[in-house]
Amino acid sequence: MPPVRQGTEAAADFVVVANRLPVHPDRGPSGEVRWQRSPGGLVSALEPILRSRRGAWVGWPGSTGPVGAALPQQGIGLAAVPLDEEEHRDYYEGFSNATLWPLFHDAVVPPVYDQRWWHSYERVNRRFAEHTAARAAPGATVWVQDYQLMLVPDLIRRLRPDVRIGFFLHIPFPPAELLLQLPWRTELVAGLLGADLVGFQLPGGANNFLLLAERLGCGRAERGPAGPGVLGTLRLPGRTVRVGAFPISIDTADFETLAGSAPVRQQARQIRDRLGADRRILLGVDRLDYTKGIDHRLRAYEELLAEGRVTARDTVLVQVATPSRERVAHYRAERALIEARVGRINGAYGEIGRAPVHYLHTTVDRVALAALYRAADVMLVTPLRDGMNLVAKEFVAARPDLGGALVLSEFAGAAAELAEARLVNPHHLAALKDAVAAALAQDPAEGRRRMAALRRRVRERDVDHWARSFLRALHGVRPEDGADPDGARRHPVSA
Ligand code: ADQ
Repeated sequence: MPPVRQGTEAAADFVVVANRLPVHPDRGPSGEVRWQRSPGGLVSALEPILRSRRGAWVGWPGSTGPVGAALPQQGIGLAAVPLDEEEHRDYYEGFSNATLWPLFHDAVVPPVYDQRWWHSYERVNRRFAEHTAARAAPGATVWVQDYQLMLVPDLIRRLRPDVRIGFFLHIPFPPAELLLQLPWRTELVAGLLGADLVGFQLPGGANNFLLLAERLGCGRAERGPAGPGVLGTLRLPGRTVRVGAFPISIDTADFETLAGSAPVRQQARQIRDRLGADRRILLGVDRLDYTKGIDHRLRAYEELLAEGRVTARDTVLVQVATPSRERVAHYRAERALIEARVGRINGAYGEIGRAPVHYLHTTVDRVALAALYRAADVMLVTPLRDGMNLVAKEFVAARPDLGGALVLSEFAGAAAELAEARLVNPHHLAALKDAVAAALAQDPAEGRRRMAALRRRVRERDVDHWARSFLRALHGVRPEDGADPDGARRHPVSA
């Protein structure tokens, strides 16, 4: 399928390539397609550069088949990459979400290796690369995002050797011992090595990648800083690929403003009143994903109730779980597991008007999300493995009152920055129970001290900082050079 240009046709100096476009189709009253903006830190961080740099975003619009309605143009060129039903099943639900996702998250469920899915992944990655090559101006900067598009950097380089290519992985990069399971491991690494800079959330991921690439004979690794965030390089015949760590974050100022707004404060009060002013609120907010440790935290709460360390009279756990990847078998199984446990807990420990668990299988809007964060006494972020986890950072940004305690898994990337949280191994049930109990019993002065330290970190390192650091490293700018030659100087990501 040749690239079909949609929207602004102009060649772009800065191209973001991601599985999804930053808009999604919605149906109007008479069935017409209306494009809605998709919220998210990535969009808000990149939008200023996209606007000021003749930017374009290449991605899938979110529904299969031909792109029905013209895409909106808001100063950013949107280029839609179409997927048919079969590709959505094999490339997206299959290879991306039933092969790569579990494999890259410590194989917490067994990854499926299917040749047909792999071929679909290759084909769709090629299509993304063709659309990008058609859109990029001579010498453009191209920034490819995430695990769905790991072959794209090399495919673009073959089509357009003149462009500068960055790649950022939002999920963890596992140790070689795990990744070597993948039948197409060499192809995947070769795909990434088409980039000039390969970025990971944490130094651990960058090191795992350096080791694996060397072990597969793809290049010679040299460790040691080579610019901010850059931890090493891979020497290939004729070129060098830089490898680094760039922890992603949120639009902190924006989230703080939202959390301090009158509607959020009012909704937070309503939530507390409705749940019972005398009860402490425990909160979980996640995509419903088996990596997020939702069942582990429910189990900890169940045991605390069973042991009488907490009761439904003095506590309530609110779990908001966004429906996610519901056609993938392991996701359906996880949902059934969680819902059965919620039912058991409420059946065993509830009273009329006092259910210990309030479970919402839905997406909530930003006001409701911020209100939940503000109402919570204890935030439970307990993934078994997570690239970063933005919920932890959003919770911190939402607490200018310095209230609330954060229980955070050691296996979330965010734990590397948020050391003043109550860090815990979610596999260690007794430790998880103790961490929850300690957070509930926290001395308020101690809580404020911890929260103030967490807030400083989330303020200093917001999503602008992340985007700017990555783009500086991509352009090989050292701190002593001041502004970077392409991104931050000509077109600041933020002031
Ligand atoms: P995710 O696995 O989706 O992201 P996370 O970082 O927590 O995980 O981001 C989830 C986002 O969705 C947050 O902004 C959160 O507010 C929102 N969200 C979750 N549940 C919601 C609900 N019920 N209603 C409304 N909003 C909800 C992947 C990686 C992460 C990495 C990010 C960014 O898995 O590790 O942090 O990308 O790189």
